[in-house]
Amino acid sequence: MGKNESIEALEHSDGVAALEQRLGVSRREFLQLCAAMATTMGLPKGADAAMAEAVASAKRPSVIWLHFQECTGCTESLLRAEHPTLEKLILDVISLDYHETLFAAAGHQAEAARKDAMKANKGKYLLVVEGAIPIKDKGIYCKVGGQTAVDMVKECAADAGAVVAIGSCASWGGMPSTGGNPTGASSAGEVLGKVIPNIPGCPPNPYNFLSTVVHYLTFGKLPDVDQLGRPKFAYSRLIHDNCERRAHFDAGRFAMEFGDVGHRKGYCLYKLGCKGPETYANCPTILFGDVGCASWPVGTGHPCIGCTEKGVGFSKPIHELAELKNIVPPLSFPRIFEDQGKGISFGSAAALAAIAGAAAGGSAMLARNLGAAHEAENKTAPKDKEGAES
Ligand code: FSX
Ligand code: SF4
Ligand code: F3S
Repeated sequence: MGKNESIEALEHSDGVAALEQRLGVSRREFLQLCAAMATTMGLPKGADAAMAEAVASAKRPSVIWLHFQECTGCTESLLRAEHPTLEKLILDVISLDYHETLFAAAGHQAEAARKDAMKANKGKYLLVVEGAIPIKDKGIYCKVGGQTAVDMVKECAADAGAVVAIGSCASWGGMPSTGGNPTGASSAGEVLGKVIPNIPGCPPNPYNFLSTVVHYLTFGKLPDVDQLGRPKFAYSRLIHDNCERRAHFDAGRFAMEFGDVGHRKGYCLYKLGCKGPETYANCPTILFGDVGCASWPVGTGHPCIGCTEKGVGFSKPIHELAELKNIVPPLSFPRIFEDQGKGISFGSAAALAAIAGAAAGGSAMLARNLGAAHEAENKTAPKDKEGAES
């Protein structure tokens, strides 16, 4: 922990003033970002100041960034962030000593720079792996400088202070591992034979990466992770639980097809295949690209495809209904004009299910009552093409 307990006290410190010059960001903007990162990671009081001091001190960890089977979207999302401070901050916080996309050097020169950085920072450098690693047929499907990806990742990890997998490809195989996985595309953790911190997403959110790196820089260790290696601060909640459309899900208001009235009204995208109910990530709360509210897939009207989740993203058909992890919804909902006394509200059915103490029993009861409600509705209701409730 740094010597300053309060982040406000840092506003006039020399280190933060120098950083203002270096990055071209206002001190306040920088300190706000540190406070936001500390809060997002659920760190205790004073951690924001410690993080700000660590970044401002310019003691930058050496980073070696490897690219294998992927689209380079992870790197692009860091660099093409709408807000200029983000990529500046990332590149200032770390000393990027080897990165195939951003390097001016090429060929033997680039490989020599990697070896030099590994030697000079032995045991201390941060290894970032982007992209899956093909292991089939002795790894021949991906080679850099004549070395297979498998050998390169093992060689670089041997002397690293820490290894982080960025993106779904490096975290669990991602897109290259789908469709029968012809190259044996595997995660960095699988190749190294251990759980390593993973920042999945295709692409992942740059803030989650930045927060992870700043944590490493400040506290000398990576943040707490779940059993899949994902930092808990970013991947412990279902998207569904923080989604701005959740009230529509609970009320049974769904978009049934792209462009219909429900879709235009911002109803829930579950019936279009939204995988938010089975995907753990902080997309709805942290958003993308610093462009303001709704800048995440569901916010823009597209169902979540579960890109952070192994076995969901690029595996399940896009329009297949998501598995509901925390509640079992009915297949249909009562309309508001059902015969009095014949229907049952979702809320009261849920309460009954809770009293019965069994979700399965509850949903069976719900289905039975909803069946009765729809029978009543069919007798009395005019066909309403506008309503997206079903
Ligand atoms: Fe692409 Fe990265 Fe997707 Fe993969 O992100 S955005 S294919 S997760 O490894 O470059
Ligand atoms: Fe949001 Fe998707 Fe859940 Fe609907 S199903 S509330 S759109 S996350
Ligand atoms: Fe990916 Fe779904 Fe977030 S598609 S970016 S996990 S909303």
